[in-house]
Amino acid sequence: MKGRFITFEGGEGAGKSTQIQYLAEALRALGHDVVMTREPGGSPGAEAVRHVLLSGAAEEFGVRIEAILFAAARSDHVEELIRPAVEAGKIVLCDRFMDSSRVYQGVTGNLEPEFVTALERVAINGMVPDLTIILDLPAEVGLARAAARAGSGNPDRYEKEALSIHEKRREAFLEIAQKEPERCKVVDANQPADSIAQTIEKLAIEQLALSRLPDEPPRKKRTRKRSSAKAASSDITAEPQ
Ligand code: Z5A
Repeated sequence: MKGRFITFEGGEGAGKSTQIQYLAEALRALGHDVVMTREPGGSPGAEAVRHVLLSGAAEEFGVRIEAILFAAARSDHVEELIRPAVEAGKIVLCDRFMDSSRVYQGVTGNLEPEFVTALERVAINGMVPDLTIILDLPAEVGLARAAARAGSGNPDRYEKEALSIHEKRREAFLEIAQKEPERCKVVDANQPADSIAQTIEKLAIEQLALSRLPDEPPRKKRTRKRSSAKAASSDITAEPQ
C-alpha cells in the first residue's frame, strides 16, 4: 500500500510542530505508521545544511545560494527519507516543504519565479504532497509565540526580520492555497491548539480517505530447527522449515 505525504506550512510560531504531534498521535491511534520530519533537515545530509542556513552563515552570499542550499537539503530529504517511507506505506508528516521555498526565497527573497520553479522540480522529483495544511495566523501573534518559547535565546535569521516581511509571507501562503485548493487547506491557527488539532484530523482523514487499519493478527511463535553447523556459523534467523 502506498502511504501519504502531508506537509505543514505557515509563518514562525504558527504551531506547525505542535499540530504535527497531535496529528501523529491521532493517526497512530488508527493503526497507521507515522513518520514526523522537518525542513530544512530530516536526513543526515539535510541536517548538515540546516545549521548553515538557520545560523545565517550563507546569508552574505545571497538568496540564490540559500535557495540552492534549501533545494539540495530537500533533494536529500526526499530521496533518503520521504519517498522510501511513503513507498513503504507510511504517513509522512513534514514541518515545512516546497511552499516555504516559494514564499521565503521566491516571494520575500525576490528570486525569479522560473529559478524557484526549476529548483523545486529538481528537489522534489515528483514528490508532491498529498495534502498541505497552511496554518494561518497574524504574523505578530506567531512571532510573539516563537519569542515566548525561545525565552532569552537569540532569535534566528528569520525571526529577526521586519513584521511587514512576515505579513507578506502570510499573504503568499494564502495565495498558494488559492491557486492549489485541492492540495492546500488553510486552517485558522489563532485558536486553542486542541481545536485546531480536531480540524486538521478531520481534514486529513476525509481528504486522504484514511481509515482505521485492522489490528495485525498475533504472530504464531515459530519453533526453529537449526542444524548444528548453521547454529554455530550464523546468527541469521533460519527460514521456516
Ligand atoms: N525556510 C526557508 O526559508 N525556506 C525553506 O524552503 C524552508 C525553510 C524549508 C526554519 O525554521 C526556517 O527556515 C523558517 C523558514 C526557513 N523560518 N524561521 N524561523 P525553524 O524550523 O527553526 O522554525 P519554523 O519552521 O518557523 O517553526 P517554529 O518557529 O518552531 O514554529 P512552529 O513549529 O510553527 O510552532 P510551534 O513550535 O508548534 O509553536 C510555537 C510556540 O507556540 C510554542 O511555544 C507552542 O507551545 C505555542 N503554541 C502552539 N500552538 C499554539 C496555540 N494554538 N495557541 C497558543 N500557543 C501555541
